[in-house]
Amino acid sequence: MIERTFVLLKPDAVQRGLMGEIVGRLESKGLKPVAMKFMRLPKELAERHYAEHKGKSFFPGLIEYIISGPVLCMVWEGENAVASVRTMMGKTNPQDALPGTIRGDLCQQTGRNAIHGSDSVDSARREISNFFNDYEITEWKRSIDPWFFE
Ligand code: DAT
Ligand code: MG
Repeated sequence: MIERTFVLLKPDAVQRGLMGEIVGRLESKGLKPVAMKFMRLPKELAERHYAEHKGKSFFPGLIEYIISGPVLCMVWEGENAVASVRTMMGKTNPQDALPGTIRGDLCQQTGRNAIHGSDSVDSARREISNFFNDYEITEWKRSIDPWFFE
């Protein structure tokens, strides 16, 4: 099933110069970018994005961190894209994330785990609409698609 998922590279990924590495992994997998935006999040948007965690002990620190510098907001499309990106990310705590995953290969701590990816198709729909207008999502045909999709 072709799906879309929302992916955000967090301030640590940007500061560490890991945008290319992570975008490269998603591209190599065959996922197709359909939207990208580099920005510093307004606090209100950060709080809306992480609304499910409101009230938890780590929430204030999470918000401060996510608005502390620019992030790369993206929408990626592909086969089973939501679960596929979650698998590529690895577990939330990089110490539990397997080698070969983004967090497992590149990160040390939960509070600096480089990447957000939607956890369900419903979350993806909600998150995409929080960050992008319809006209910012680009439908395009990729010439290599027949080498990924039969
Ligand atoms: P994920 O990012 O894997 O979807 P999540 O939705 O449970 O994980 O949490 C969102 C982010 O909040 C997570 O990437 C890092 C931060 N976070 C979660 N649990 C935390 C904890 N126990 N201590 C510190 N930060 C935490
Ligand atoms: Mg989550």
